[in-house]
Amino acid sequence: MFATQRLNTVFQNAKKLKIGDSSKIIIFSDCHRGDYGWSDDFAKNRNIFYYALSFYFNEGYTYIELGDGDELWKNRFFSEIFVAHQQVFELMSRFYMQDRFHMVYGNHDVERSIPSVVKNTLYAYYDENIQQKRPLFPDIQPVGGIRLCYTPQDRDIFLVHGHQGDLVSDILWPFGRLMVRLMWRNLQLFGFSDPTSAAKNFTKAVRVDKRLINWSLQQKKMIIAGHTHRPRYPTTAQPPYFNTGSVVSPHCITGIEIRHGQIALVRWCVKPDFSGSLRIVRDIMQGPQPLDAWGY
Ligand SMILES: [Mn+2]
Repeated sequence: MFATQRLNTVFQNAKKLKIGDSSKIIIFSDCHRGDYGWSDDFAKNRNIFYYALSFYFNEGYTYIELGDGDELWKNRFFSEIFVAHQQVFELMSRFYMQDRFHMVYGNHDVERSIPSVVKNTLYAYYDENIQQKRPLFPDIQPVGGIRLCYTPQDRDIFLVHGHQGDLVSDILWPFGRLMVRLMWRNLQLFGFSDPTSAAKNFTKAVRVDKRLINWSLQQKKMIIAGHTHRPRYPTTAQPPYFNTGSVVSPHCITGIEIRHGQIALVRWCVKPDFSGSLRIVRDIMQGPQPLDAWGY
């Protein structure tokens, strides 16, 4: 099957990261950071995201962004996204400078597979205050996938955005990007949603889930993806396909934590406390369960 072949290729070329029992990883996907305009789906959750990421920074986590971090289909220039969310990028840069940040590209930021684009947009930024260039993610190499090697059990976990094998997202992406820029970006204002998007089309999301489950079954490996914007945490009787969900759903962001050899699905939301003050709180939605609970 085509999707399986595409996923196999990404797996074979994936960046290997060794983790052990003391490792702490947070995985978020589909931030879709935009220009802070009306079509920026990230804007409304920015405070939650910034607060959550600060927590993970202080707690010593490594941050893996699993694709579609920036919305480069709706927005032509990364520089405009950077200016709109500079504080967030500065925090991500602090992770990177400590070798604690890894970027996987998805379909909406697939041009990050092109080294010259990455060099021109991500290595450095222009600081208006001091009228000078400052390093952002110097020499960063965004990748299509990551192979987390959990060394105590010699176990591989495949991290991938999940659009592989999808015709418009994976192969015809210049067309998909054009349609979003010309049409769906503007129609979103009137309540229409893009039918080619797995995030907005339930049938498509189910198809994406199926492909990823198939890969997990065939390769006998754990797989963690994003792309569908639907969080998933399998029971131990199901194949180990996990989905982080997204950072753009209303009021909440979801992500996957791997800590001390255990995996959990978490949610950060704004909730009122007993006095009526709004607070950002972290809930565990599923888990934690040891990584070997699924057999492979
Ligand atoms: Mn996507």
